Parts: sequence; structure tokens; C-alpha cells
Amino acid sequence: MAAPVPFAKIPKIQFEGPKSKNPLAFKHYNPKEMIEGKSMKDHLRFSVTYWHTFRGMLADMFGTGTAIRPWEDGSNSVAMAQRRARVAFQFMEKLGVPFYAFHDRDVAPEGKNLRESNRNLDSVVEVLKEEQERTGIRLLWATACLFVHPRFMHGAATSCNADVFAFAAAQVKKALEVTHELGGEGYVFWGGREGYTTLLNTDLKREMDHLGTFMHMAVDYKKELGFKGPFYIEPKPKEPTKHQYDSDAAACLNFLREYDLLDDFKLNIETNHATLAGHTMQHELEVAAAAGALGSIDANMGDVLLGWDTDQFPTDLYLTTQVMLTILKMGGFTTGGTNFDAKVRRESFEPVDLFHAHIAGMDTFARGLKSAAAIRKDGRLADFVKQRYSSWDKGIGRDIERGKAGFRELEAYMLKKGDVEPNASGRQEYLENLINEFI
Ligand code: XUL
Ligand code: CO
Repeated sequence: MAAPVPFAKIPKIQFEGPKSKNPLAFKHYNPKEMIEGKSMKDHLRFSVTYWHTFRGMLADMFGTGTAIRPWEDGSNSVAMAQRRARVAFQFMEKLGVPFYAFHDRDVAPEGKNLRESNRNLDSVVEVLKEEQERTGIRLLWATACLFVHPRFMHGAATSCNADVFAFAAAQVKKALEVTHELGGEGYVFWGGREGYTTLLNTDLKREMDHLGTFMHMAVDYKKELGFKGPFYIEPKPKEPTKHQYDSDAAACLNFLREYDLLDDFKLNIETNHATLAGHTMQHELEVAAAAGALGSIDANMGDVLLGWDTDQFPTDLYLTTQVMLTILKMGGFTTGGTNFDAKVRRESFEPVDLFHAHIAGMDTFARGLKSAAAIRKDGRLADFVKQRYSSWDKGIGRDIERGKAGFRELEAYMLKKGDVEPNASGRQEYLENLINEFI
């Protein structure tokens, strides 16, 4: 059966500028516009997530899916998976995104055993490859789904059942091969069930050791395969488990250091995961960047009144401005990108809503990028921060930073001086208003 053409009536989404009233046009995302010497397209490196956009039927804990997806035949067959892949590329082509991301089990159905699952995956990968070549759309990253199937109820690499560890290893091996074959830019590990629900039945130390072993096996196999892209760990504190080991950027960095894996991993930071961890997105980005480990982002946002991972499309200009300030400060993405790990609301059930949602996310990030670049060009924010730390650029501050002073020298310095130089104001409200000038 040929691929259906469900988006035939939707035009290719074009940049029409801020004055346009066309809902199916970009008002701010102009892929060719140059900012700080690089095109918007290359700065933002947008990616569509296969799982939310092509698999999620908008079910929630209280009700079944509401999505109308005319191309779905209701089956989970390989033929359906192949047709869906063609539809996905039609969508991404019309939207004009350069990348996509998937879990192995999003693109192809799980079979009755590992061999059959691998065969199913190969049949769909053939189509993905053809469509990548036809459109020029590339794979930002792939990952293995180690959390849906009941075998992973106690975890994957951290399961109490050694066979489950072995199955997960085999599944990641295959996912890595597929990522490599499709020319993926990177590979993600999100430990959806790598954690616990109660410590009463959990040997935490043994589970963490197993996770470290698993990651070393993955690094070894990546080298054997010749896959050059980075590995990313995606932190999230809870959901589905009560506590996940990769709970936030700091916990991930500590894990990577403890198990001597820091050279082989970066982080993929997701907004709603940051907020679930009690942090801001910018905090998580700054922590990752400070360790030289900020790789990629999962772009979404939560809802202040709903405490769970609502995965909404990012439409908050303050958020995207803050994100882009940190991304620009670290010199921009290299292999990473802005992956919309976001889903339309259950009430936004029509196919055209998929376009509205992505256009909203892309325009909001484009504005964030422009605002962040303007704030940097203006220079007042950076100057303020530089000035705030100026006592470290001379005298005793410089001696401390250069390792030329210890407790004895500092005591002598203070005994002579008597007390400190007066503090200066932090000017938070002034700075918040300064940012508002650019939003
Ligand atoms: C779950 C989540 C995942 C990862 C990939 O909250 O974010 O979809 O991004 O496994
Ligand atoms: Co994610």
C-alpha cells in the first residue's frame, strides 16, 4: 500500500515575518537569518520527536486517546510502521526541520522475541534511510525504549533480574547499530526505570554499579562499531519511578565521574525534567555547561499548577531567552540540537495542531535566540557580571585565584586591613527589567 498524503492541503511552512497573520507560517523563525555569524537553522538545529508526534494518541491516566490520525489503521504492524515513517517525513518536510529523534520501539513494533523485534526494526530502518536520503532530514539521536515492556518493571541495567540486564544490553547494541547506520549525530540514554519505588527491596549500591558497568559496555561497543557521535544522559528525577538515579545534572555528573565515564558522555537537558527536579532549566544548563558536558536539549515546558511531566510545547519567551543565553555563552550546539520532546494537548486532537504546536515552539525559540543575541550585543548584562567579580581581577582576589595565598597570608592581609571593602548591590530587579527590554 502506498503512503497516504494526509498533509496535502497544508502548504510548506514559510517565514512570513512578524506582521503575518497566517497561522501556518513562521513569524520569527527565519532559517536563513544570520545571528552572531551563523544561520538560525544552524543555531537551533530543531528536531521532531517521533514518539509524541507520530505515536502518542493523546491518552492520559483518565482517558483513552483523542487524536485523529487518518493515516493510522489501528494496527501495530510492520507495514503500518513503514507507512507511518513516510507520513512522518512528509510532516517534517513541510515543517522544514533538519532533524528527528526516536526510540527503537516508536518506529517499529516489538516482536515476540528479540530476534523478531530486531527484524521489525530493520524493515522500518530501510524506509527511514530512504526518506532521509529523499529529504535530507537527519537523525539527531536515537535511543532504546527500556521502560514500556513489562520485562523492565524493576529497571533495565539496574534490574534485580540479570537476564533483564542482558536483554537491555542486546537491545542497546542493536539501537546503536541502527543509529550508526542512519548516520545519527548522537545517542541518548534516559533511564526511565533506572531507579526505585521503595528502598526496602533495593540494593542501591549494586544497582548503581550495574548501571556503571552497562555504560562501559556501551562505550566499548560504540568504539568497536566506529560510531563517532556522543552519548548523552538525560536527567529526570522521577516518573515513572519514585526516584531515578540520573535525577538531575549534578547527580549525572557525579555518576559519570564516579564510574570514570565523563570523557564519553554529555548531558541532554529537558526543561520539564529540570522543573520536576526543583530546578530551573537554566540552572541545569549552567551546571552541565560548567562541566563542559552540555550536549543537547529536549525543548518543552511544564505547567506551574500541574506537578507532573506535561511535556508542553515551549511557548514562554523568558524561558527560551534564558536557554539561548546559556547555549550562546557555551559557543552553540555542535552535535546537539533543540529536540521538541513535547506533545500537543489532549484537546488539540487534529493533525493540523501538530503544525501549530511546532510552529509555536520554533517561533518561540527563534525569538529567544534573537533576544539572547541582542542582550549579548548590548553588553550591559555581561558588563554587570564582570564588574560584580572585579575584586577577583586584582590584588588579593587575583592572588587567591592564582594559588598564591593560603590561610596564613589571608589572615595577615585581613589583620592589617581590619575589615572588608563594602559590598555592592546585586541589582536583581534592575537586571530583570533590563532583560524585559529585549523580550
Ligand atoms: C521521558 C523522556 C524521554 C527521553 C527519551 O520523560 O523525556 O522521552 O527523552 O527516552
Ligand atoms: Co526527553
